[in-house]
Amino acid sequence: MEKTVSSILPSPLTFSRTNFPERFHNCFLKSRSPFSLPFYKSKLGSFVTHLHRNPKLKPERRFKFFAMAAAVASYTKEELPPSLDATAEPPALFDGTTRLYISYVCPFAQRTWIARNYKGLQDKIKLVPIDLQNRPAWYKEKVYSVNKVPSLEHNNEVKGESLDLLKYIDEHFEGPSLLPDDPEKKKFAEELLAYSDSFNVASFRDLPAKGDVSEDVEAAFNKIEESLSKFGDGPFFLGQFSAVDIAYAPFIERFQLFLAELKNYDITKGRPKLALWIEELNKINAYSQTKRDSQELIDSAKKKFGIN
Ligand SMILES: N[C@@H](CCC(=O)N[C@@H](CS)C(=O)NCC(=O)O)C(=O)O
Repeated sequence: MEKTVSSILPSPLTFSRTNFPERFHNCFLKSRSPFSLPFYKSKLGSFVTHLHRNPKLKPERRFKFFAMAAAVASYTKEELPPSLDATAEPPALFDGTTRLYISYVCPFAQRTWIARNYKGLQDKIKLVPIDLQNRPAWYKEKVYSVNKVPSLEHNNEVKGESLDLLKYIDEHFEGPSLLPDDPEKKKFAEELLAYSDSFNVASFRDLPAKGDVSEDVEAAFNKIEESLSKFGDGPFFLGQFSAVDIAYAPFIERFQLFLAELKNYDITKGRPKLALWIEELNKINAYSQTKRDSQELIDSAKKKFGIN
């Protein structure tokens, strides 16, 4: 990564829910800015100098510069570390570094990786990719006895479970909030997060079976279409992008590919809200940077389900 949010910002100016107004977040991070990325990139150095030279800059102006810097950082492609296999030495565990253990192909891990990116935590949470097929023994022995990814090493503790980690990362780190304050949206978020496991089971269960998609799969995607129609203030589940989109994105991405390949089924046909959701999701860098090659995902699913 060339630059990260924290490395280009002078402390104590930090990126928190309270000091980063939504409007700047929406304007810049969601790429609705009137200027192009090259413009911001070309201005990056002068943004930082300007902030340093003008300690008395009005808060609104500081936010504006900060939002621009965050936009640049979120557009900058991170250089991904190689996966650690059975021959790799463990990292220096519990040395104060926050580590997110993932596998590049795991959809559960992808959820937490998107959240980390979206909150601009690339230099606060270090990615540690694990090769699950040839896993290092120290991962189970010293890091996470459950032996699954994702897990997060933070404050001398290791926690797991992707949906819990989405909330943990949101609550314990700076960056734009992943859940809205609106009680109705919050309630709907909980319902959708709770439903995500059943949705995944319904869609995965059907894959190895011969023939067309089952009624259960049709119903599961119809429920998604209906859920996407609930709030009109944006194309996402809660209107604006949130933890709910993060929870579903890695799975819907895979089901779209697998169902097209294995069942010749287009999940977006007759589902305009879902089609728009996928289109808008792909514009979010925090997500698109976590996507793997489609063929790699299809091949690994075929292998997993024993499909030729
Ligand atoms: N419920 C867990 C599921 C995590 C999970 O199943 N991860 C898979 C990879 S996609 C894993 O680590 N599998 C290793 C194993 O089962 O041995 C979560 O949401 O984090």
